[in-house]
Amino acid sequence: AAKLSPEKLLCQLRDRVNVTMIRGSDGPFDTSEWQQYLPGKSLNETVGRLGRCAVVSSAGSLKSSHLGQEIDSHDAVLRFNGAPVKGFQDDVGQKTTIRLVNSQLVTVEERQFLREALYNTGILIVWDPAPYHAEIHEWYRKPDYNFFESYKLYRSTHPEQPFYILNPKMQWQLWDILQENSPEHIQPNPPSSGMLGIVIMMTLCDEVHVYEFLPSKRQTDICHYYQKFHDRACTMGAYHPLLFEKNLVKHINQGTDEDIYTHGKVTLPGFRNVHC
Ligand code: NCC
Repeated sequence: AAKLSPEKLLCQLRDRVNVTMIRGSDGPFDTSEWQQYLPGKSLNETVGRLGRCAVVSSAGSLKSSHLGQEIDSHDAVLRFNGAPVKGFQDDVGQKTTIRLVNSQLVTVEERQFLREALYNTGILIVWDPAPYHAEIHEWYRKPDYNFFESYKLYRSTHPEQPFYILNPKMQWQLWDILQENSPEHIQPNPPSSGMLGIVIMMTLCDEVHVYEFLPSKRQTDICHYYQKFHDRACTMGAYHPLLFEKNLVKHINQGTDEDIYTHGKVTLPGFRNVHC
């Protein structure tokens, strides 16, 4: 595969990855039942125009980073799955504008998801690994995790909190670009929540800082900053093509290698600021 220049790659991401949330007008969600559950406003309308944004990976290398203040200085902060802020403010900050969760968490960890206060802050977005380039109807009949009932339950108990379902087309549009720019065949599984969150923020913000997706000098086999559990696959990937995601993000980084080494920090332009 021919490696594109960083500028061309940014253009490909901007033009080929269509970041949208499921709306009540999208079949098969165009029923009166679904109208009660899906948010009326678009994600864009809900967040408004965002300037500087931070994406905080859940990596163990955030531990003892003291990045909290820097992270909170952003206009908006995106976090993943069950990553907590309480007790970890000094390293990861306390602001949560958007939380991107996978459908496994919403389904399998349903009890915690419905109960834990951690999920009640900010805007929620759930995504599900859909079959490769499946039509929405096909995916709806056979989602990877059947999270729809838990979604409805959560919406009924927290009707004021915006909660979106990511249009599953996006993950494979992104995967295609990852594959085209990788020297070998990559696993046919969707990108990680981390990579999806980075691209979501690039559509909403003028500038995006990503923390500890590319590991700093604090790199560790500890999976998450909030747990004691060790697993190299968390950083390198197993199911998700994480290594290829990281190579791509490294390629389009506009910050310095020093920033990566000391802060695990990558700087990316928002798509509004990408001129093709
Ligand atoms: O671990 P997870 O990811 O929630 O992490 C969120 C994102 O942070 C980046 N990350 C994480 C750890 C690490 N050492 N390095 C990293 O770069 C990755 O980009 C990751 O996507 C997921 O992507 O949704 C994932 O979710 C977990 C798990 O389902 C949730 O935490 C909910 O409990 C998956 N783990 C398992 O299924 C056991 C993980 O594979 C992917």
